[in-house]
Amino acid sequence: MAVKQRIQRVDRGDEAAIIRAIIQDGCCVIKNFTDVETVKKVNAEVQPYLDQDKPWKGDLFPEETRRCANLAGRSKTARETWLVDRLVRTLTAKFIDKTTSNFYGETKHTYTSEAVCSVAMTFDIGPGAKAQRLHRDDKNYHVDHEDQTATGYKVGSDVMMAFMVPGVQTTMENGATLAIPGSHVWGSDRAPMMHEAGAAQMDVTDCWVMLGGLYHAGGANITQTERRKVHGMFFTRGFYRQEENTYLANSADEVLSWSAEAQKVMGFELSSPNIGFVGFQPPLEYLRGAGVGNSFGDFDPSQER
Ligand SMILES: O=C(O)CCC(=O)C(=O)O
Ligand SMILES: [Fe+2]
Repeated sequence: MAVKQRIQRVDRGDEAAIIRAIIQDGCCVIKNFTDVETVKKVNAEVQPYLDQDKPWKGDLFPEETRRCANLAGRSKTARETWLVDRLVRTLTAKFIDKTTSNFYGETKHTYTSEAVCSVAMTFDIGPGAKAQRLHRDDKNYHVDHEDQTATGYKVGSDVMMAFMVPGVQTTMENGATLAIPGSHVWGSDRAPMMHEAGAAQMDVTDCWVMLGGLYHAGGANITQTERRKVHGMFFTRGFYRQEENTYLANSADEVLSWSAEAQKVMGFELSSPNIGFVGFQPPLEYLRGAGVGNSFGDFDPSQER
């Protein structure tokens, strides 16, 4: 399949066309997703956290980028407006929910696990930032991608889906998200090339939607003064978590009194890469109240060199 750099733009009223674009390209820009007032409110709610954030040391983000993690907890407007948006739910139900049937004795039972928000975060890319490396967000969930270029995309083969709402107009210059439309059907052994990517430039009130298997990256910010703010909400399957929720059943002091092996097997370390962080720290460091100095760092060693 030829790489298409053109990113489709579809009005939020045309759900069938949005679904078609996601099946074809793995992504699209949704026009008229939200309104200016809501975007302004979310921008204001996250700004104190962006101001407090520290530069990143490592390869995950350029050091000029600031983030607001825990967007759902910190922005009431993002949580109660976008996270629960009816169109978002329609799309996560279509692409991420999972339904299977099993026998209990001789009776067939059918269950649907509904998508949950895996991470929600604002990305504020500052002047001088380099582009991120092209990546698939679902690397964190260890997806083995089969090559679907010949067969076409099979709905249900992704375990993640992202929605990114710009806080400002995003441009080629200020770091609009880069993406390779159609790369959601590539097999795991195909490397993405920057020249294959296009920029998902957006107006305020748009929303970028992409599957977890789509190659993309935060763009470079070559402006002198503009900050590129985008509010991201990333969904995954509802069962990608432990069956018993011991995070709520045990206090921090109890967990800190356990052996290192027990803490690890109970999920208080990260699953590589990146799964389970809190405040950009592994859970145990967070529980211990360990200081992070002036910067945050990669969770996993870089394999670039
Ligand atoms: O900032 C962006 O446009 C994308 C960020 C991203 O892809 C990531 O951090 O995984
Ligand atoms: Fe990403």
